[in-house]
Amino acid sequence: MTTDAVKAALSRQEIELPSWAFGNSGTRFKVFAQPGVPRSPEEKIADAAVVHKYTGVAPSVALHIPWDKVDDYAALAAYAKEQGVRLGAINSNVFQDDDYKLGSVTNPDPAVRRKATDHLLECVDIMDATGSRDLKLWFSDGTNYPGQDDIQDRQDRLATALKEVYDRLGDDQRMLLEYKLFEPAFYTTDVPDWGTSYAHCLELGPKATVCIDTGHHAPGTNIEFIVAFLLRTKKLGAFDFNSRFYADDDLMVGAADPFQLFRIMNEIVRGDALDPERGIAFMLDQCHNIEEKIPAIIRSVMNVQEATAKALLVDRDVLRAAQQSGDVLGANAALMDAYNTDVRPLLAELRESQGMDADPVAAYKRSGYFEQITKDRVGGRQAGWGA
Ligand code: AOS
Ligand code: ZN
Ligand code: ZN
Repeated sequence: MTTDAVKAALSRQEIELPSWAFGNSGTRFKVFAQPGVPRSPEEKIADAAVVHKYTGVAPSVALHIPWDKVDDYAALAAYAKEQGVRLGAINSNVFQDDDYKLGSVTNPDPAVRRKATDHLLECVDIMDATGSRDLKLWFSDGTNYPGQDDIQDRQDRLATALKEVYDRLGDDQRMLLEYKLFEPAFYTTDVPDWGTSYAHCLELGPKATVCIDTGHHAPGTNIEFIVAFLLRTKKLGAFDFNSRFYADDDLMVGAADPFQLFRIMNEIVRGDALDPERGIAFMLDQCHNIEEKIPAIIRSVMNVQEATAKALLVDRDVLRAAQQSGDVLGANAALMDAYNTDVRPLLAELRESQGMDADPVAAYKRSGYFEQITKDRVGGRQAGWGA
């Protein structure tokens, strides 16, 4: 691919930001409050718009219901538009109520299942108002002890709820089913892996696709293989990008393992799935517990851009020729040459050609935005308030 073609592809790239990454966050041990943190969904959207302003590739914000609950979602969408961004995926929340102790849509109690399914349906109503395309479903459902509940019945209950929500989707709406190996359930999880998600999505139909959260696998899992498989079967709908050293750490994407991120983006480029028109949502799902949030999110967007630029630089002709002639080392070298290229100058040039600063973090720091929000926003809230 020529440098111009690489730049053109990068300029069309879109990365979605999670509203909750702008709120205070922490672990079960401590939530650290930071100055200038948003007090409302509008302020989270304003911060996301700042990230888009300095990177040019983050034009949408994912909402979390009820953390981003407002009276008028159409007005919130209009506010986002005024700020220069749009509302993206609607993330449901069926994990924070006492009622969900034994599960939400897989709970043995039909009344709890009804309540959980109604929340998911309400999220589709919200999508109608915001114009969002995607409903993102993550279920904390599972069990802690062998024998606690019937594993097969729970799969049936899950399928029933998913079908009801699927049938409620409009023509242009989709369902993204996220999986997670464990936590908060420690024995069984009802959607623990991509295979389970894939099987349910297949049963549901074309509007249901898998969401890969990069922090939700067993250590050593080959995530790019999952990407390749799901691309081939047209069942890859989205990513929740973040990085992990141990479990679901939700650290900045590309921080723990930039080579893994490159390998993932290499499959995306190989499958010609980067362009937003291909319908794959590249979202961040991160928490910035100890670092300053807006620059961390800018850094994360840049990490995805850098991995993407390297993937675009892979010489596909050389790679394919080496693969087909059995040249193992030559094929590996074609990937490594691209991975080892310093793409920062290319991205700096691209930003400047688009009228942006070559260094988004420095531009943000100079802008005075942080000083302004620190002064204006007293009493910033925790990411999961109101839930
Ligand atoms: C939970 O572990 C999942 O990653 C969810 O995608 C997401 O983090 C959650 O819905 C936001 O609280
Ligand atoms: Zn996630
Ligand atoms: Zn997670």
